[in-house]
Amino acid sequence: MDKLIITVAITGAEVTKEQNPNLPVTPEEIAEEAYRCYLAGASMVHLHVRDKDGKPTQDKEIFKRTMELIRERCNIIIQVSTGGAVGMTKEERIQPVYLRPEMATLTTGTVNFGEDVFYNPPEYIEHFAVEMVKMGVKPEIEVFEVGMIENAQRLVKRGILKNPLHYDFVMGVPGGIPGTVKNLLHLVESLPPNSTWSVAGIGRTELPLATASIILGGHVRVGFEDNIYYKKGVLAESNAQLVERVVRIARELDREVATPDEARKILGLI
Ligand code: KMH
Ligand code: ZN
Repeated sequence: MDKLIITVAITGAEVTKEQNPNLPVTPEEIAEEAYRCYLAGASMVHLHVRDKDGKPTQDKEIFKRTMELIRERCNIIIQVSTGGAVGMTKEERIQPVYLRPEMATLTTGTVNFGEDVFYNPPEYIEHFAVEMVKMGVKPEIEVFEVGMIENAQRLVKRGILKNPLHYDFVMGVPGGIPGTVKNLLHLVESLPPNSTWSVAGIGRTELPLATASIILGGHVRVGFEDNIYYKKGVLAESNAQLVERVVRIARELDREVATPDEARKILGLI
């Protein structure tokens, strides 16, 4: 098995400081948290940013500042979000890709998202994929439903993307695929050969799905974007605390944890 890539999704677009006061929102807070997660064993950060009022934004300048602050501190892989927040236009969402981060997310289908709709029609998907290729940015295919794997493969058949792709299964979103191990197995079995994959379990599904992924040879995403609790009724103190727990479980299961450069090799970034 490859070494384990731990991605940390430290801020997201939906969580507020009211829900967890430890949520990092300013560029400085986000960079410090990314650094603490790197020290704890994360090799990739999934990045969202907020404006001065703490609202989600895809503002290129705020992304730029945050990325600079992270890079001053460590060599963690930076993966920007093109999902942003529900309701954002495709022009807003694509902005951070033009900063040429190493990776960016690419959700290959529309999905209900709680009471909202996370809108990803074919036109958006193609536009994001084409721009990522132009900028030399590797996509991480965000899969909220099994059909999204096939949608990504359609981009490969049309010559826009190349296999092997890296996938992230976002499981347990109300409106998307439920976060069960049975569903995880189905997703993994639906992948083309040589794909790499990770799991982001939402809420209480984070820990069991992370553990299953470590056993199955996948990779893991944790963080406040997906889950603000350490355990039932107990808020997490930091994103690093969630990373540290994954590292402990991986060690117990005899799976080594990848450094950022080892993760780059596994993902074909270098
Ligand atoms: N905030 C969600 C609507 C991504 O980062 O690419 C979308 C999201 C996915 O977070
Ligand atoms: Zn995200």
